[in-house]
Amino acid sequence: MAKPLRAFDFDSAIARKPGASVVKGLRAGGQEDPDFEAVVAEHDAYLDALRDAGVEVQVLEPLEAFPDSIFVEDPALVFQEGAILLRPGVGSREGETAAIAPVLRDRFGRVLELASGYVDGGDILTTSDRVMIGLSARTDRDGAESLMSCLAELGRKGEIVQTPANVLHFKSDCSLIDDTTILSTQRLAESGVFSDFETLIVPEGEEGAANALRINDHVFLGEGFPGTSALLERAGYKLVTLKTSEIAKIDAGLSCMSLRWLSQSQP
Ligand code: CIR
Repeated sequence: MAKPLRAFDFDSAIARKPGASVVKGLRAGGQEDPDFEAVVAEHDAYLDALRDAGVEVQVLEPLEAFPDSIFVEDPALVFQEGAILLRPGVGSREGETAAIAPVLRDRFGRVLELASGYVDGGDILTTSDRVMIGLSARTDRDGAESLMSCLAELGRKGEIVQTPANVLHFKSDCSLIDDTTILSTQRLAESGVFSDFETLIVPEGEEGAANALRINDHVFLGEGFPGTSALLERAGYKLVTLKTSEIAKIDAGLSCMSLRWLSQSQP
């Protein structure tokens, strides 16, 4: 009998190698530049973890002109039924959409485009019954409404919500860890957006842990979050802990380094 599809069952992913320019990636605070070799090491370990979890990864060549282009999650959104080209809401990243478009046209039978406005993929949380779109400094209402139309074309239900103030992306503060459970920061959960879900709240001071990533039977978690790690282990999740201290210097976490989807129906 076919097993029911879960929103975190993936067999395919796209990633992009970091170019030397990654050390000049955007950051909202005054963090120092990351070390290039250390970013490469974190990225390589992440790709290995995806492969170990059963995902086939297409790795694209670096794009030196776009320092943040290793964060392939932001210019597009992918599902089994098709891809959507987004428009990142910061000028230096807008060209990343045109760079990834041919790859998606090659991999997906249907590729839709945002009619207007701005949306960063980091603001999108896909759950089993809806796609949550967090308004933020990068994702505006015009973009969110255009995305709702694209989602409707793909037969997906969208919901427009609010990213907390001064948080880069909606998913900086949350992740889906099973079909009914969200790992969230307190500040996002208390806004009530997850009233239809169970929530696990990361301890105060570990807000960076909320950008975890459920891949098939494992939860990828950033290193250095002992409280969150204990919380998830107690709840029975199988953890893969990955170093993210270099990419954190350019405001990134675990979800942003891949586009993930299920291309085959599971047996
Ligand atoms: C940026 O500010 O756009 C990058 N430095 C970080 C993007 C992280 N993306 C994500 O979490 N989806």
